[in-house]
Amino acid sequence: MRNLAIVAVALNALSFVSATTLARADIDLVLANREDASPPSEGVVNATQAQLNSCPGYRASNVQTTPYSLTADLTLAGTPCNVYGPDLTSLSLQVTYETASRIHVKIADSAGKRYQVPQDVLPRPPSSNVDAKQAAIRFNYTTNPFTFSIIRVGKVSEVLFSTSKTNPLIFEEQYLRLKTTSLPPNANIYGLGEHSNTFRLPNNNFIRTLWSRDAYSVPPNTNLYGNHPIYFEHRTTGTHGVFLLNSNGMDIKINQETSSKTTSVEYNVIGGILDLYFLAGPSPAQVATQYAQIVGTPAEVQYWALGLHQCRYGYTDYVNVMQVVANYSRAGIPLETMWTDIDYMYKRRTFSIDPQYFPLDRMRAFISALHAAGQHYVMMVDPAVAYQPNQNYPAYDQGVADNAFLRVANGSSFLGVVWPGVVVYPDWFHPNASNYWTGQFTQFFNPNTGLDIDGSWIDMNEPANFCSYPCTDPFGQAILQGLPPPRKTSPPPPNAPIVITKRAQTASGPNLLFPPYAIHTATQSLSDHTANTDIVHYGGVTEYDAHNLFGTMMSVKTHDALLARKPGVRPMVITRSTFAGAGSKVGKWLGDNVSDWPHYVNSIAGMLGFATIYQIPMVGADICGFGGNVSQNLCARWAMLGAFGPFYRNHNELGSVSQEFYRWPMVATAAKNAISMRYRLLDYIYTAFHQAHLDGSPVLNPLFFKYPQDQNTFGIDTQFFYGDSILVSPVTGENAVSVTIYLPKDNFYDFLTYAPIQGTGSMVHLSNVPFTSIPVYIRGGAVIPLRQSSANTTAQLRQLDFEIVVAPGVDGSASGSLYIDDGVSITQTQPTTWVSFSYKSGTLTASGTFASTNKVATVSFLGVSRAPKTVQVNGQRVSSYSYDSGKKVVKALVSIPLSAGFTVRLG
Ligand SMILES: *[C@@H]1O[C@H](CO)[C@@H](O)[C@H](O)[C@H]1NC(C)=O
Ligand SMILES: *[C@@H]1O[C@H](CO)[C@@H](O)[C@H](O)[C@H]1NC(C)=O
Ligand SMILES: *[C@@H]1O[C@H](CO)[C@@H](O)[C@H](O)[C@H]1NC(C)=O
Ligand SMILES: *[C@@H]1O[C@H](CO)[C@@H](O)[C@H](O)[C@H]1NC(C)=O
Ligand SMILES: *[C@@H]1O[C@H](CO)[C@@H](O)[C@H](O)[C@H]1NC(C)=O
Ligand SMILES: *[C@@H]1O[C@H](CO)[C@@H](O)[C@H](O)[C@H]1NC(C)=O
Ligand SMILES: *[C@@H]1O[C@H](CO)[C@@H](O)[C@H](O)[C@H]1NC(C)=O
Ligand SMILES: CC(=O)N[C@H]1CO[C@@H](CO)[C@@H](O)[C@@H]1O
Repeated sequence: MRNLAIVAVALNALSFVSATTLARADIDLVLANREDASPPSEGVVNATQAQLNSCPGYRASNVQTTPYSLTADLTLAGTPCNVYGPDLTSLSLQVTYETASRIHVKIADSAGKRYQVPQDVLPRPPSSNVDAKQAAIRFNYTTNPFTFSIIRVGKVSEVLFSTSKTNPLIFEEQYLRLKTTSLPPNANIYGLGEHSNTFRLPNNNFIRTLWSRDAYSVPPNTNLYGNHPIYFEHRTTGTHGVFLLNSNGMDIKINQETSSKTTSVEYNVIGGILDLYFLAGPSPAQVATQYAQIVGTPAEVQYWALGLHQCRYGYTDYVNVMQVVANYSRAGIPLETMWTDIDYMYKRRTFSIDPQYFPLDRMRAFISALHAAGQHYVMMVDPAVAYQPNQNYPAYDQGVADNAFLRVANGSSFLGVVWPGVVVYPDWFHPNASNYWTGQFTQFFNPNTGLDIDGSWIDMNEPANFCSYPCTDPFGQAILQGLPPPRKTSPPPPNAPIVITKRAQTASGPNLLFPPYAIHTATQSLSDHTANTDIVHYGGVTEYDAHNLFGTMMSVKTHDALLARKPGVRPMVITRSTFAGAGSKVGKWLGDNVSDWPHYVNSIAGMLGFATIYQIPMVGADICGFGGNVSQNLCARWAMLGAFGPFYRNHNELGSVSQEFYRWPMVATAAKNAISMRYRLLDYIYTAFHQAHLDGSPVLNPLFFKYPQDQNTFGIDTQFFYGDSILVSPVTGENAVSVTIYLPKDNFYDFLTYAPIQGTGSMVHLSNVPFTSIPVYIRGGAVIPLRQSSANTTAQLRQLDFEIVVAPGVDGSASGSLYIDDGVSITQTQPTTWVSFSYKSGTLTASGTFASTNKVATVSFLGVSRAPKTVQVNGQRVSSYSYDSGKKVVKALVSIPLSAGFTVRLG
């Protein structure tokens, strides 16, 4: 969420200046505000490529090899260039063939003292120590100067990554540079998020900056909330991945090299080490699973979490919230989960409830009623805790008692400004942080005495700060921004910490505030609008190094706190800021987008990044847009597109027009149509989540994942596969009722009519697509389990029987799977159902494990060119079937318990 007040503040500040009767205090505030606005840039150096390229590089010596590893010492190979600070003179190189498809290349200071991403934030995968001869990719190198390349071996060997003498390795105190110049011209590069650019990244003159930032309206070409230094590069010869495990701020520059006619990727990193993983693929989905082996596979989601969610900032009170739930029911739109933003808090303080507007006893009754109706409730939790000394505010008092807040050098709390005014921030590195956070959750969200939530929504965890660096007067800023000021009637004790953060830095030692290399953050400096980067966390890690981890560390603590509340139940947490690996614990929404057509279209690229590259598949954009006023047409389109995003939540900003789906009859119809498809497919996508949890298989697939040889697909990010086989091609044009889509050369079938549609590898114009429909096709080669119909809650849905849809591919065969478990438990205590379907030569076979009380009620065979003479279930003829020669569909009405394997045969 963004702070609307900031806009007003700027205007106020101007009018203060022109007023003739300025009070002294006002002048001070205006000046303070002005000072905050001037871009501090001392110490920043601006080196040219020529200067960088004249650096000496390193020489490798003492090379030691085993069949699966190589180590060497790297020594500075000439006069230090000291472009952005002192060059390190000796480094260590460690290369390990960890699996047949993964090489780990680690270049670090030889003393091993530099910061590395802590093991408990991202545990490193074990190495299987595979013989290099068995690996699909190889590490090759020269010693003087040290350069290296990663080569795909096989029939045709090709260079995937290659450093060179002309672009030497630079390893300085606060600047690391590594550049590969060997990518093909106009390389197809994906990843390096979080960004709101196209899914396939621009590849000339392009800079991706990684530095967590509260980024209202999520502008393209800027650093956003989270950080995922992984890219996939795709060629028709194969896909590979490169992951730089580093949490420091960085610019990754992508360019076309005119001299060599290649694409280059250049890392410019302001700290840490070069910890690289190369992933061989060769299929795009294999790169995804190989990346999951490093960062962890995604957490399993609760079944209900795939239902429809409703939220907004600005629900005034609990009666208002209840009316929204009631209006959804009245409109017949299946609402699964209601959410509440910071509105419920007392003066916007985290872990507090407003006794007048959201009284506890009423809220408890409301939540119980929701639960009784099979619905769910999620509430916002912000990391920043209101600075409220001596006010009997438990979240503050306990954090102080536990020493669990971030502190500046002299030991006083770091003060920022967020929703409640002046705030402090938890230090997730502190040994008491887990207990503190879990304690707050178990007390405030106690199912018996507090708010019995079903999930947690965590926001502002970059961490956000509304006060510009150096934030010399947080109290003044809180007042200026109209945020609840600290209670004036009881002033803090004489020794209360008032923090005036220092702006100057001593000449020696690293400059943690203004490093010589200035990454291209869209904020004025590293510390601007967040916690100061010179803060030292418990244990000595600086915010400079760990800034990009704050959101992920909060995510894990929140996950653990929910687990402590309800042991054994999969925690449902949706976060804004993420780092590599966050998906193994939490889901993510795409942040503060805007209700306009470009954001609607771009939400596909946003989801694809998280669901297919970063291994955080529980992802979705704010449906109908967060900021600004949505139009009926846009909300209708978005209600339908959003139904094919993994996380499906309508969310809106304070002050914007109401946009619940029931507000317009057309949007209600659009939503109902799409929810009906989504709910019938719920077990299909739940199965995809289970598969993702097992091995990292992508839950959404860009077209090129399925057609890696078809160049036309490489840049497509307005169409995608939901799961493996449901092609979604929304109308993308503003207020349009037609769309031109690409259909690869393959069999497709319309999702609603089942009629075959032949893809020919060309564009297809779909005219007359009303605002209540979205083109959805089944890809040939799939067996899709559908629930027989939609339902009002996912609990009801789980009672319904199945329809199995067989959609043969070009070769006449098809396959699919179905996973059913209790939908909530981490460890299943009852037997689960895990069925493989395969179809060939007229016979559908279901095998696997069966423990469901649901039945298969219908089997539909698509693309059947003649009426079958017989239909047999387990060898027994059945008579209740029909054939539609126009649509080429055989529909058999059956009653097959999902308690054993079965066959269905067309004769
Ligand atoms: C650095 O150089 C670029 C390109 O010459 C220029 O646009 C930029 O303003 C310079 N920045 C500083 C801080 O000198
Ligand atoms: C490996 O590097 C050496 C130079 O050190 C070079 O001669 C050789 O061709 C390289 N191998 C491959 C497969 O590129
Ligand atoms: C609920 O619907 C009623 C009847 O249409 C309407 O008057 C009311 O404003 C709606 N309230 C909310 C919160 O949607
Ligand atoms: C942890 O919190 C306890 C009080 O709850 C405190 O006594 C102890 O000093 C804290 N630990 C550290 C390392 O600050
Ligand atoms: C700690 O340092 C801050 C400036 O960073 C200052 O405002 C504050 O007064 C200091 N607190 C104490 C207790 O010295
Ligand atoms: C949205 O609509 C409301 C109510 O009509 C209006 O007050 C507000 O200014 C509009 N916002 C924008 C960004 O147009
Ligand atoms: C949802 O409930 C309404 C009654 O409130 C009912 O008319 C409707 O058929 C139900 N929808 C589904 C999909 O079951
Ligand atoms: C711009 C923006 O869109 N913000 C979020 C909202 O949804 C999509 C795109 O709109 C995401 O990619 C983005 O990060």
